[in-house]
Amino acid sequence: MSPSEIAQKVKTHLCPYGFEAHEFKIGWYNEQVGDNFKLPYEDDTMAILIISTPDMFDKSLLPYILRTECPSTGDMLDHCVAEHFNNIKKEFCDCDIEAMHDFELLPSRRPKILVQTAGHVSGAAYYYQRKDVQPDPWDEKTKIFGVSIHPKYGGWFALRGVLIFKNIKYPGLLRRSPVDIVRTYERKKELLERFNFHWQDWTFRDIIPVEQKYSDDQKQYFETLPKDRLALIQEMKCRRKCTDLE
Ligand code: B12
Repeated sequence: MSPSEIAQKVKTHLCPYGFEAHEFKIGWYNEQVGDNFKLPYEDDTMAILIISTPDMFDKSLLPYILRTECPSTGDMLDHCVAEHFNNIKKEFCDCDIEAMHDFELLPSRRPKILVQTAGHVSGAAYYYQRKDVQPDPWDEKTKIFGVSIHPKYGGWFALRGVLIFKNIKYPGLLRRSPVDIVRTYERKKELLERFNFHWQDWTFRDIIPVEQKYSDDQKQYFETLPKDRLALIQEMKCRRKCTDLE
């Protein structure tokens, strides 16, 4: 199978579950990040960034929680995404795949993969950083974290991880630039301020008009403490059944 066929097959597998897959070359990632974050693979090695769209909650997470014995440790969403990554590994058992999740840390406590940078170099979502807002309007002591914005979903998505196909080289892959959809200085400044100083109110996610966003159920799920989430899901299931019967 050619690299493009592999990438297409990964997309076909994951799309029905509310995920998107965006291929990139390790070299594109390594040329952006500092030495501490570089990945030890050749430049032409194929990697695929996986993001979850607003559909993932209904198409993947809810069914997963309802059919699995609840894992006693860890987050159910992380387990659900890990199951999808493992399925891909099984499907492509001839390929040597390393899966890196957004939440994984190196022994040095640094993240294994910077998913926002991967999102930018794969063309999936523009990564807005402090250096994109010039002249810099903030006090130099203030830490300003960057945020990625998807052209269709704004901030209503998450970057879940990267699959590295260690033995697949894809020299011919064409680079797609991410869409710079938050165009003006004022909007970029506004975006970084919402993300850094008001992220709990969710408004950074609406910095552009979006095609789809998280449902009220999904928002409620993420706002609920992990220990109370199972009860919430049971209640949602019950409520949905009742609505179906009406
Ligand atoms: C640690 C972490 C935190 C920490 C610290 C935040 C931070 N950004 O450092 C804390 C706990 C505070 C945090 C909080 C939140 N987080 Co957080 N967090 C992370 C995590 C795990 C790692 C980020 C990190 O440490 N980066 C290290 C620094 C050094 O990276 P960097 O600043 O990008 O620097 C690199 C780039 O600049 C690059 N670079 C240099 N030049 C150039 C040029 C270009 C063009 C490019 C592309 C790159 C590039 O090189 C640098 C490294 O050398 C990521 C997931 C992940 N694995 O990436 C999620 C992540 C950033 N968090 C996320 C979110 C949503 C949040 C919260 C809103 C809470 C939540 N989960 O709902 C809050 C809000 C943040 C806030 N206002 O405080 C999302 C952001 C989604 C998005 N749309 O961008 C992520 C991506 C998780 C995800 N799965 O989607 N988070």
